[in-house]
Amino acid sequence: MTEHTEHAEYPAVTGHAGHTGHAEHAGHAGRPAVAEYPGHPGTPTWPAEFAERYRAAGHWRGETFGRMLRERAAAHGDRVAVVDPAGDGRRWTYAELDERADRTAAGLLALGVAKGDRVVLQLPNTAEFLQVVFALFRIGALPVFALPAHRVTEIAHFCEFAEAVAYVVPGVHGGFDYRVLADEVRARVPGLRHVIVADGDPGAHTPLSAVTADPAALDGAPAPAPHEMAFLQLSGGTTGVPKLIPRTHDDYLYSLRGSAEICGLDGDSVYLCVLPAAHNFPLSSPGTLGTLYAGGRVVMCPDPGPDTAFPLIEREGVTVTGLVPPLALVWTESAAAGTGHDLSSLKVLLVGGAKFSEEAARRVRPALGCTLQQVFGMAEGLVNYTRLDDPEEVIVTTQGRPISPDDEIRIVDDADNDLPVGATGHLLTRGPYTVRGYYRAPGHNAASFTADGFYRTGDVVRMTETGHLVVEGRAKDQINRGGEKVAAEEVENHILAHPAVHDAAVVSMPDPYLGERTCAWVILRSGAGPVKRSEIVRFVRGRGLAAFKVPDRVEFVDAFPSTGIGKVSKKDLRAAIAAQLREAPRA
Ligand code: OOB
Repeated sequence: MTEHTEHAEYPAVTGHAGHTGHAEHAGHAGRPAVAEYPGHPGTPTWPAEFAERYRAAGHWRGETFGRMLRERAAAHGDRVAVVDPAGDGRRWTYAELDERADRTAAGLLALGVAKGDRVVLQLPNTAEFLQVVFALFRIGALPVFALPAHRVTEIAHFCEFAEAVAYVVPGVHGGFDYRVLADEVRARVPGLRHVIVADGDPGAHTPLSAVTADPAALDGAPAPAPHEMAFLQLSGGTTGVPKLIPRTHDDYLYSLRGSAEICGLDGDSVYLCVLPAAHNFPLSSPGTLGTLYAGGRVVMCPDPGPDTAFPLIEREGVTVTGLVPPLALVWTESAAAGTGHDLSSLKVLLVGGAKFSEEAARRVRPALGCTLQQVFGMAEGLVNYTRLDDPEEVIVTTQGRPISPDDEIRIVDDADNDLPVGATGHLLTRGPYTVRGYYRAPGHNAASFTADGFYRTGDVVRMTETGHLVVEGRAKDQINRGGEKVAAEEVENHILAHPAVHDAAVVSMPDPYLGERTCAWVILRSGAGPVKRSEIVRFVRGRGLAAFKVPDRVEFVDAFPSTGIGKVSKKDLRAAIAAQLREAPRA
């Protein structure tokens, strides 16, 4: 990737952030001025000429999520919108979901939550997830989409960094008491005004059932505009703490519309939400929101295993769902072994979040009797799908092609020179639903985006003659643990906090089930007494992190291998652990 070559078929489209009419900010290190969200210095949005282009092309249609649900409720209010098998088998129609969103929105206003306020949301796959999300959308308050796995360190950071006014939790879920977590968060973040508990005994906090008021209160309240931020997603992350991604109504609704179309959704579609609902994949690819956009039905799956999911597919007539590769493996094995459940309603299985191996991909159709649709997406924007009518070879060997004709794809070498079609290089992208920068992060934005607004995905890809992308690897310092992203630097910082640790380097190691797991290489301080591997694991766990970030393996060394210019060679560390695993897989 170091050779300089001619421009590829998809050359960089020149276009500079000139006069935009938006707030402008003198760029970092001589960069052109960038358009920013008013009131959010350090948070870039699309320059006006791009916004105009996307509107003229019909991508951005001036819709908002609040109005979208209202329109669907008006068109087919008595159709079931969401089924919650865990929540007493609740089935809410579009009219009910709309009314609940309204009442909760009014209740939030009464609590003092207003347009533009940030609210950290940590709800599992329940009907309330959609109720609260649409309530926030309706008043223009911004959900910050935390995952159920996050713990006090991450949640306190989101609350603090986003200056959240409220935090919404489930009560007790999956054997974990989120009310206790909320107490810890409150102790760390005094600015947090409200903790709202969605279900069960709220303890000292506010029950969601009490966050309700006459929807008439909404009439005078300021409504969000389509080009304004709708919510903040989390980045998979490569840095010390996860970054926040601002998505607008306009851009996200376009990605939903495109996704729903490409995945063949309509009013008869039944989407099973298996992955954590807050993640971008089950939220929008085509996900719960894409399904509601298309007028279909969402079934919230409380547990991803076949024992829970297969009976639900049969009972609810599920037509489409999305899985990460490790789960897709489990489902195919289980179905191939004979389940006793009728899965014939299932037409499309989306698999993404991490690379799905060709061998595993080939087993999907024979085992589950449905079409595989590979999806290669990112919370920052760009989503690629194999198409339902692509030849089987394309479906099993590629990760799809972009949603939009206006998604600009560049594949470049290490010096940002475009490579010819077929060559493997760094994927850069820009387009109508790919953000121009992270939330309040000018330093990170300078590193993660080019001066003309392309996002550096950190993925290493090649493009086939048909325009499909194949993910070949990754240049970012991240471990993809079966779709769950672990930023090496974040975990390294936690290990470094241990008094006996001198240095730490976290790398991926191959794993037959998850694809990758994490290995922490550690150098102890000279003079530090003996430290066990388990002590490092216990220490990181005690730091209050999502369990998937705790190292799967710890190796002690006296020194790290270094690159030619004296940096730690993670490539050598990856090779060393892979070799160890080959020699003694069970060590
Ligand atoms: C999805 O979103 P994120 O933000 O959790 O992670 C994005 C990263 C990509 O940059 C890539 O490194 C990896 O996850 N990835 C894949 C992949 N899909 C995502 N790598 C290889 N093959 C794939 N099919 O993971 C996400 C967002 C929307 C839809 C689907 C996945």
